[in-house]
Amino acid sequence: MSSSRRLFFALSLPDALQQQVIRWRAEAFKPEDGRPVAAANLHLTLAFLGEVSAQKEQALKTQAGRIAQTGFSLNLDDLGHWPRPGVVWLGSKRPPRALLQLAELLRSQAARSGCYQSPLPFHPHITLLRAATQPVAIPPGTPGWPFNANHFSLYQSSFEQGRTRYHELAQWPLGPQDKS
Ligand code: 2AM
Repeated sequence: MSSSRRLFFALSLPDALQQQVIRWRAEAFKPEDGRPVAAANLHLTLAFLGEVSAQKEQALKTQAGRIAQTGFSLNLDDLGHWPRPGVVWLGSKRPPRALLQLAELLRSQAARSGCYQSPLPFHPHITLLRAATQPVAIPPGTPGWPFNANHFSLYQSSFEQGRTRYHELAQWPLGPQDKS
């Protein structure tokens, strides 16, 4: 019996921010623009791992636990549309260096453990709409929400009763932010 699970490392959004984003999204987009991602599923992927065996999952967790990285603040002030995967996303015009370093570490650990990593450059984003394959009128800006990341998590992605669900399996703290 296979015990592999579909996993990814990500930053979760605090509940209050999830609610702000979905209220704004309801005003900013039309129903035909795409399928809204459920509030609880909003996240920023750091490294996608694919189908991972229990043994490899344990090794990835051990490596993630060794990461010593400071927390960071990012401003969610950028929006875009990738028509080919059909994604409308929320991102940051100037992603902090600590975010890029954290993703780079997790992605290189994943690659060393044999998890395929896309050669495309990492573009930190939160998917807002899926199945957005037709042209979408992207609003000129976002309210520019600030977002403090003080931990990162390992998630399992599963498809249950016709819906994608993400279960948090583990989380690790990020160190105090450098205020200098
Ligand atoms: P997306 O939001 O841009 O689709 C869980 O599927 C998360 O992993 C999603 O945030 C998804 O990004 C990301 N991801 C990255 N590479 C993926 C892949 N090859 N297949 C599915 N999801 C992937």
